[in-house]
Amino acid sequence: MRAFLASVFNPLHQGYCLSLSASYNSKNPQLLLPMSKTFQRTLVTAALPYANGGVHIGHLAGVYVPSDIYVRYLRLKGEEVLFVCGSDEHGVPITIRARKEGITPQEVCDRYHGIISKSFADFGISFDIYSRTTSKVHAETASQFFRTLYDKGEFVEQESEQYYDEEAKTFLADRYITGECPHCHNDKAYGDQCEKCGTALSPLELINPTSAVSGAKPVLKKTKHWYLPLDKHQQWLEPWITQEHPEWRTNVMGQCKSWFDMGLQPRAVSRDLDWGIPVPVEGAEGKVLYVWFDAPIGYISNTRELLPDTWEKWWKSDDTRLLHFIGKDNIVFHCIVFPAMLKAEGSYILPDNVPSNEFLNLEDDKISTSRNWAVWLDEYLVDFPNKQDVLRYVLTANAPETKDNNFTWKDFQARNNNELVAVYGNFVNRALVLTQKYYDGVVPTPSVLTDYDQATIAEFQGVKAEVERLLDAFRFRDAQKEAMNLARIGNKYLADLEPWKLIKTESERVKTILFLSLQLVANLSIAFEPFLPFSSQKLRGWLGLEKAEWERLGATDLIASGTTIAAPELLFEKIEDAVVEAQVQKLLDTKAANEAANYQPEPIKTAVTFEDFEKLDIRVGKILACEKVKKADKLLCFTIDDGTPTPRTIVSGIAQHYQPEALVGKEVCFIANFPPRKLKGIESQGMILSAVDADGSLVVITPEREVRGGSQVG
Ligand code: B3M
Ligand code: ZN
Repeated sequence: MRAFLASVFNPLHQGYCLSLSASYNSKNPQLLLPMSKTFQRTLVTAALPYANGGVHIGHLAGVYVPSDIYVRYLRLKGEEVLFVCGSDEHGVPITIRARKEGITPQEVCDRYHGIISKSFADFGISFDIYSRTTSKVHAETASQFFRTLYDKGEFVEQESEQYYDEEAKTFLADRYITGECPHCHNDKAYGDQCEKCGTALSPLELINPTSAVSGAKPVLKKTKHWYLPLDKHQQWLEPWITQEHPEWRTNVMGQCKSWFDMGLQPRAVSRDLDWGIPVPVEGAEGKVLYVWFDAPIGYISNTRELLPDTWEKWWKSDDTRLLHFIGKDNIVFHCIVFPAMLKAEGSYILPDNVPSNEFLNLEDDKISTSRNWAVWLDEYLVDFPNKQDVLRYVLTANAPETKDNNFTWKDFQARNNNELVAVYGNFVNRALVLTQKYYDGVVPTPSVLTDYDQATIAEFQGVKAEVERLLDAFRFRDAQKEAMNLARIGNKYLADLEPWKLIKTESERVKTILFLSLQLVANLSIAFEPFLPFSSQKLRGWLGLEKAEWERLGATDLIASGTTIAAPELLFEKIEDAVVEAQVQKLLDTKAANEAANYQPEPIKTAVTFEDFEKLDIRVGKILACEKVKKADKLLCFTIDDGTPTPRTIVSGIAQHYQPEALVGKEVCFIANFPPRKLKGIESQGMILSAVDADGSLVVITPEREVRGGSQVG
């Protein structure tokens, strides 16, 4: 209850919350504005991925790279920080996959938990704990949490009618019911959604519902569930978010406001399912906690598993700052449902911010696990070994922070070649190569600094504050850009001063130039540490720097004169066209395979008689000329030799499928006895026959060998 009172009833609290993001600085309390809240530690959670698939670039860009950058940054600053995550192992999708593969849900989880944990470790996502919601601690924590709310009377119990499979003796989750969509009449719609027309459905709307478990016709049966009365919580949730947290991202605020405008409704927190955490109440046999009730509690259980004695300080002290990093489809659960649960429980803090990203698309198409439209991290590492940082860089440079963004392999290549290689790598390489060449790899001793040197130093010393300002505001793409500026400053410094020309005439000056350049290289290894941890570590290894000291970012004495540095290697490598073209081809193959798998021929039309057919006069004709019809995107105008002295004109809607020149000389089939009709002012005397391919493209029908113009088809 403490958090509830503090945030809602204490007017002072509202005052300091407003100034919170601008003034947050736990190390320098003197910088805090009046009434500002001082946090001692930060607890960062990253959304728990479902253990029914691997990790792809959308996950990484949306949640795990930004959260990891942030946590690495706080750790570098010496803050007290904890980074928790784990696999989300309950819920219907996991049971569906298990059933499909003929294995148990636990086996599904074990497999994907392994794959997911490995991907995160491979990409340097530096969780303090990555656990799972099938752990014992989690079952206890979630169960206790439910029980507390139940005992406090925080739930509403309600009966409703739900589909039940009498053969399989089980209630059916929405996804387990298929039937005809009332909107588009797709007969494979699910009880929660029709994937053909995209409409959200409730199982009761399906025409001819069928159980996906047994194939039986399900019956409606009464069942009891526990509901969290979000309608009652709206009265504190709404001002808490809209007034106390105006600094939350616009996309997050927008979604919350639209939920509030619609009016929050009670939400069931239990399900009739045999996979999950049993509802810890008598008479609740066969019921489990709804996955979205237990999953966020996973953040708590994982903290508890890691720190059995001190976990409470992370969850129950007002001086802990709680941050949830998530994707936009999880906003309502983290901004509304979970806070309502925490408040109802009474002893927990509420999130201070929920920096949610929008979605990342892949080559202009929505990333989809079921359509395999994704770049999977394990596959990426096979094709691009040791290039984790390249992907981290590109995903941050293109992060969907304010709007959906698009990942393309061309952009991946361009950012690698034009930024990592040409800017960052190039500067590092020039500094190291010249040091090797002129001084056998020993850091030279500088002499007098010129005004130009001083100005360059001043410029790169400004980078630290700017990176910090941007990271504090969760603006990761801009922060990374700012770090990259250090390398740009370095390149300009070398290009302007041209030490390779001065070495003959002003060798003392060159020592200063390379000394400062090497200091800049060392600075880069610190500035990029949160973003590109692998390259930073490599770079520090070459320079003989033990660790990244954030507070020394901007310093000009990071490596001492006389230090021997390693022989130069390339920090980043160019990616050739053929390599990204192969990736694009892989995606095109996926698309083709999907289309082939989903192809369903149109249903056969109502029967006709031979006499009906005979009425149609179908002929073969040779295309003599073909051109685009002006002011019509779709139309081509054909001149066709139909065996008569005057060629026939036909206008056909296939302009989007053919270049007109490509058709000239071909023979096509056409209906010759349609009444003429005017299209864009041209009289069309018939209709050219074409087939519709699986992807919707039109292909004209031509005879197998050339025949006389005007030959009849029948
Ligand atoms: N597993 C949904 C998702 O992966 C869900 C997140 C849970 S966070 C508590 O998008
Ligand atoms: Zn539909």
